[in-house]
Amino acid sequence: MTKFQSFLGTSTVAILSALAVSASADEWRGWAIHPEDYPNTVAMQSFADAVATATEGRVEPTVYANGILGSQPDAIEQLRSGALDWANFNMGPMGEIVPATNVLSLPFVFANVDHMHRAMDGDVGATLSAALSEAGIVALSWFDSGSRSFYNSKHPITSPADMDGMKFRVMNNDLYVQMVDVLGGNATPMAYGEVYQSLQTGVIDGAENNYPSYESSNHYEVAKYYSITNHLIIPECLCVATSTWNELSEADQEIIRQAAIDAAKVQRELWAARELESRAKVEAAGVAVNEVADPVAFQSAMEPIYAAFIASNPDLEPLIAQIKSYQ
Ligand code: GTR
Repeated sequence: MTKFQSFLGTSTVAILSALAVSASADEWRGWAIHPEDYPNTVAMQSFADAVATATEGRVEPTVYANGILGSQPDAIEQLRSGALDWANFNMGPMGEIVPATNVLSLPFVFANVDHMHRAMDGDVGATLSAALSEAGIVALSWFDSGSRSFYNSKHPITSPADMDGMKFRVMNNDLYVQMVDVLGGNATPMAYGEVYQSLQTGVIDGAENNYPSYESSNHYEVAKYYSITNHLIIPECLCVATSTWNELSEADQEIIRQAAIDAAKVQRELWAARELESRAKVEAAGVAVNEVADPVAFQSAMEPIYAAFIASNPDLEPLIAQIKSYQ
């Protein structure tokens, strides 16, 4: 400590140096639900590194992985209130906050993942970005989340009748409760972090997810039947809080937008590889994977959900038609 510093006192020096740091670098707190080695988290880290370099340290994004900053519904609120600066969100639980994003949670709305990519990289993505920005969320790019299928601890599901009376965890969105209901099961909305223990203790019989999440969360250890229904294909965003975004210069916004687009490319490549790895890993661990006997039976069961959704959201019918036009 210099004489000048001892004159000021240690705590004053600490405060002054903290101010100096915040004047030169803006730390962006980032929320990630997955572990560090998951494609989304790796892509977020590549975004963080690219942004720190390209802005010469004016913006320094950090990634808090494993959902340690809370569940996704909590994190959405934190982002909107400015407690978080950026995040990778699945669009499923977003429907409760930004109703237009519910079109992505309609079961079987996308025929396959390529269809989802085309729509999200086109006008559908642009329309949803506009809706998100009205809610204080800037969606910079779209990540892949594959397609979701049901898994459980009881028996293979080959037709909706096999779901009769079984209890499934779903993400936080009423559409998923309806989805399980029309298939004959019971749905329980629950935070992702609580699913493993609930499967293990028999509070629920099953859940639904893509292979990478089924594997990385270890749900496969306690729910050994994975039945390929592919009922949901829900994209995810790399999102920044509007309040954080508005503090940037236009030049930095441009740099950061490009870094997010690059990160989505990284994520989609890693995703494709991880899907195969995860499937191989769970099968090697003894999981029984099965195709369903009649995929059309699952799809046609959803008709009342579409009818009710359109009846209560007539303004969203054109957006559903626009999604279909990308098929
Ligand atoms: C994963 C997704 C997460 C989270 C999770 C869940 O596939 O990447 O953001 O939504 O599913 O089921 O809660």
